[in-house]
Amino acid sequence: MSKTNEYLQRFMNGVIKRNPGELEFHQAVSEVAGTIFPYIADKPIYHKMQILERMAEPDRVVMFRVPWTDDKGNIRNQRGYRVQFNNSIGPYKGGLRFHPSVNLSVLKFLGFEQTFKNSLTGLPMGGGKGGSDFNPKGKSDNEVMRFCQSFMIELRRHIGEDTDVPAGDIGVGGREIGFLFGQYKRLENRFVGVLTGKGMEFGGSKIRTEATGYGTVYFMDNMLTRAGNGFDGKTVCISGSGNVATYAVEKVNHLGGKVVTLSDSSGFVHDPEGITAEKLEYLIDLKQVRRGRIKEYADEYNSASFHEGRPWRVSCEIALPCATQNEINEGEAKTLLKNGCIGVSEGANMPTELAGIDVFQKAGILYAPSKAANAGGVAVSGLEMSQNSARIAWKEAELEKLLKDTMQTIHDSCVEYGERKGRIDYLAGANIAGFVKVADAMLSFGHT
Ligand code: NDP
Ligand code: 2IT
Repeated sequence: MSKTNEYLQRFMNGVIKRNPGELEFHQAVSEVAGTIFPYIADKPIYHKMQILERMAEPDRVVMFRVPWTDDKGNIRNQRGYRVQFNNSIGPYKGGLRFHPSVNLSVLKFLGFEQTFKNSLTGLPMGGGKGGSDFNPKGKSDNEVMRFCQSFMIELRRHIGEDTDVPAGDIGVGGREIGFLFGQYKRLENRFVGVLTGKGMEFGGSKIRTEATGYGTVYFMDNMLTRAGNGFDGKTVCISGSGNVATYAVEKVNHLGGKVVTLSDSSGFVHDPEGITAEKLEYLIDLKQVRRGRIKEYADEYNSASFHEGRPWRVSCEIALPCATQNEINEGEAKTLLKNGCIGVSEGANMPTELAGIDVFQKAGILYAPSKAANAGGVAVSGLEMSQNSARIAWKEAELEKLLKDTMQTIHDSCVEYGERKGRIDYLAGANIAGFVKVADAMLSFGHT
């Protein structure tokens, strides 16, 4: 075994031992470490100062009880979390996820990833993530409000506009951010940019809602353009039908591609004629207003059919996973390749299992890892923070340009750090470019 592999193995053994059973967290750290150890092989200072070891340990984890009362008067109990992962380059920043699958492993993987992603944006933001195992599905608006208010009663002690600035993620959209912000403001008697993804009436930023989906498509477009190709006429499979998936469809349509699938946790719809702007309006009403199931899309449009499972068996040239973690396994990655897929840009966080990534990397297709591809959302969150601090609001066109430029800059950083014998390894590029800034800040701080 080479020295580098030996160090890597020893490092991962330590991570697994210190974080027993946290499989998603092990997976996220292992994906990063596999590219960082070769990079630091000839840079002993990072070893001596134990930088990656320290980066794989959250600054702190807060866990708390969230009691709330449902519409029938029953007292319910949920667990709330905030993982403050790393604030070396700015205040902790990252979303809140409300989903029954939320546990410490999931939030630690997300907080760890967020640290690298936020560094890639070039903005001064550290990494954090939080949330709860609360399931907003099927709950009334009043139940969601009572839950959010109870959650904020504890969370407010740990956050602040210069300390930690949460935002949305799965199960946390505009409605939840409104309830959370209203409660923070009331408890603290301060109107500050303590959350992002806010409504436009109370300090939200233009383009924030669209930013993650748009950014994921821009990243794919940047890779295609560099390879002498483009979106025009391409068939695209997208998973999910929430915030990220919706605006990914919109941007693919703008660029001349055709989206043929969308999904939710019950299955996927296949529409070979493409999800046009008009159909997307129907989808937005279905998912965001009526909070219905994706199957209804297939009931509405004759061109579409509903299927159980995930959409990756449908032929496409471009795949944009935009639902959740580990939604493309090794077999599905092989099926995508067999059916002609040439590019994957990850809108969701860690949607591809390690074995699936290996399939894409070995085939040499354009593969953009989530920490680069979906950084547009948090980048515009960073711009929302700036606007709130300065008490100003930028125009939509300015923000759209800033988002587009940021995605190009992230792409170019990945190229700079990921060039390997003429081929671009976007995975290594994203990890190393994200690592360097945080690591060098930590070196400056000494033993902290
Ligand atoms: P939403 O809650 O708006 O939508 C989530 C979508 O994914 C829904 O269609 C949901 O289906 C589906 N989904 C969620 N969990 C599962 C599951 N376990 N199995 C199958 N489908 C599932 O979330 P977002 O669109 O905001 O987030 C999607 C992904 O993008 C997440 O990985 C998130 O971390 C990531 N992301 C989000 C950003 C943002 O700005 N919002 C920024 C960067 C990354 P159903 O309705 O049935 O639950
Ligand atoms: O995963 C992510 O980058 C997000 N959910 C957005 C975080 C943010 O602070 O906007």
